[in-house]
Amino acid sequence: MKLDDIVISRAIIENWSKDLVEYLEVDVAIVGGGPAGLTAAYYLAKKGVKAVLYERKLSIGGGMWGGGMMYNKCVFQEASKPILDEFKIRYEEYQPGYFITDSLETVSALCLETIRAGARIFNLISVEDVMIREEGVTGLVLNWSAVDIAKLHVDPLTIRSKYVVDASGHAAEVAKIITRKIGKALFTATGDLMGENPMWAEAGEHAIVENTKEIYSGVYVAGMACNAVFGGPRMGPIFGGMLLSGKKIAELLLAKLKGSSN
Ligand code: 48H
Repeated sequence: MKLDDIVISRAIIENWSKDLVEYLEVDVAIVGGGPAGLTAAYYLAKKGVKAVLYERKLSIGGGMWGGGMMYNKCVFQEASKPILDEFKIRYEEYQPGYFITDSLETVSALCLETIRAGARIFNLISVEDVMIREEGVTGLVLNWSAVDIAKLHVDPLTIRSKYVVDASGHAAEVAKIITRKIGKALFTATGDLMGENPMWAEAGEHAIVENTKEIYSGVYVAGMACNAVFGGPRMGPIFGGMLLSGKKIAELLLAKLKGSSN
């Protein structure tokens, strides 16, 4: 059989468009495909939740690829070992309590298992706004990252979701959109972003999990964005907190979704 170039094009366009339409209304929409966002999407999808993740960049994985200062290794603490095992990520015990992985294997496994669990990941799409109703945030406003980079005046499209997760890393982009457009309305002491504090791995890793919670009606935060929103130290290239935070937000939302379906 001879290959037809037009069939190849039609296959891609029709199939991708079908996915986009299917995910116009979801249970959970996650902003950012770093370790926290991927882990959240995995644990939600594994339980049958309709979860979609939008990543601005071509590649999934956020700040994980480069390990620490481009030494492509990641460190994990004991508490995150069950999650590494769940994703079948191999590690070596460097010394008691410190587990080291290949960052490329780690990102690849997170991405592969998340997709296989049933989450849909759209890369090259940026979240530029939230959809709002009386009850709070009810969806996301999307545009091509290329439109943003080229500074083109192109109007976006919107999706509806029961819950939104801000897993956009240090930038905490959804939280910033809320404070810019709605005011100091976040569930923090000041209503504003409290800002990330200087490096302290031990305290930062605990704070990340502690700060993994709802930040505005309908919006939850996971990963590095937690410490940017609630104020907490950075922790450098130890990534266990990101996985634990992603898992915690999935568990919180699973409980919420279960409650609302009863
Ligand atoms: C679509 C977006 C948007 C948007 C951003 O930075 P990440 O890896 O975030 P986490 O929280 O999963 O992991 C943090 C970790 O990588 C890290 O930076 C650590 C541990 N730092 C410690 C330290 O001391 O520095 O991933 C976030 C992703 C990125 O891929 C962004 O491109 C993406 O979110 N993103 N995608 N729409 N508006 N904003």
